[in-house]
Amino acid sequence: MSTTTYIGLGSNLGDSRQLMAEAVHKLAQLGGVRVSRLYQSLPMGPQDQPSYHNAVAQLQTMLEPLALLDELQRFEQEAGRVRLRHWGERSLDLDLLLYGEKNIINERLIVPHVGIFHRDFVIIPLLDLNQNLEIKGHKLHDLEIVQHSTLTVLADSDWAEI
Ligand code: PH2
Ligand code: MG
Ligand code: MG
Repeated sequence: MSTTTYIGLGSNLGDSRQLMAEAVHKLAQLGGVRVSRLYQSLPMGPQDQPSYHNAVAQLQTMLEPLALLDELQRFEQEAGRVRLRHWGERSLDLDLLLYGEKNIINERLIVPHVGIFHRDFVIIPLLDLNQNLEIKGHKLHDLEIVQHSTLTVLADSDWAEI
């Protein structure tokens, strides 16, 4: 049986849109994929870095959480990812946000992803994919951050051409 997972995509180095679209095509080889709209968002963390492209993909997959994480990290490497500084610039960031209803805590992975509730660049695209999504008993739609979002829409959900 497959699981519905959600993966956050972010990039602020290189051709962000291209790198993110390539990542979506790789995800599509792991199972059925749908993507949110593509957004531009102001950097969280160090302010002396470019603004980000952000989106979320919904992936229906048979992979177990750590096997999926391995794939995501491989895709990051393939996009030439280098880790320059904490919360700093990156060519491609793929974060496993949600894995079904599962709560996971181990050295490599915390799911639901920490900080989801504080990041409009995660919440808003999640809502594109599922208006009724609840995390830990909170309806995302009702969170205050939804009303105060500063995201800009760069493209409709056909941006990845899947
Ligand atoms: N990712 C970070 C640090 N800061 N800011 C925005 N707007 N979007 C991101 O995806 C992001 C960030 C590290 O993962
Ligand atoms: Mg991240
Ligand atoms: Mg990450």
